[in-house]
Amino acid sequence: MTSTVHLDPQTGILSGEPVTESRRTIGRLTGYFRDEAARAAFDQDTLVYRVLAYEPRPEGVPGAVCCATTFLEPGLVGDEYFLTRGHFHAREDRAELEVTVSGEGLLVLMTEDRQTRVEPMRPGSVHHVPPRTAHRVANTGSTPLVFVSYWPSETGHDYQTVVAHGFGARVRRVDGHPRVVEDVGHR
Ligand code: PAN
Ligand code: ZN
Repeated sequence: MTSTVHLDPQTGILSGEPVTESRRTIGRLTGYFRDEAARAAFDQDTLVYRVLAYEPRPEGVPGAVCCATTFLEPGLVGDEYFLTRGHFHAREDRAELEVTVSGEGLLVLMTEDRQTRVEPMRPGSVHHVPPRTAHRVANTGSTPLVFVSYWPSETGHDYQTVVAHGFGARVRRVDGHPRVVEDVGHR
């Protein structure tokens, strides 16, 4: 039997009939960046990231492992690097694996008590996202940051907690370099 899904290890492009694509523009990221005025000043159709996903079972239904490639563009909103929304998993005990294909950035991890840390992402780096840990990615480079995520199909995604409370830190450009800056504004 031949698989109908293909993952190009060089580019991260997932292809095949079951693969879906979603796109997230700056206009659909209201509330995620520190500087809302800078976000609003963008062309709202500017692409921040797209995701190609292979989900053998629908979200929330057990019995499969899903994978998805995220292509996160380089850029800044004010002094904050382009980022993914970030989320906790709806089933809090479900973990995830991230594998970086190309580009550079930071994986931001936050526990339920808001302890926030980062792991540097570079081609080939493998990152385990433990249970009960919100995860978000920031692109600190000048090329797209491409990574593949793997998670169990029953996991589900909770975006609301991050919308309401944010992460404990933000990845900002300070004196021309990425810096992880504590964010006490939200809570
Ligand atoms: C990833 C993310 C992907 C996009 O596949 O869903 O990087 O980020 P947001 O979903 O936070 O917008 C993953 O963590 N799956 O569980
Ligand atoms: Zn996840």
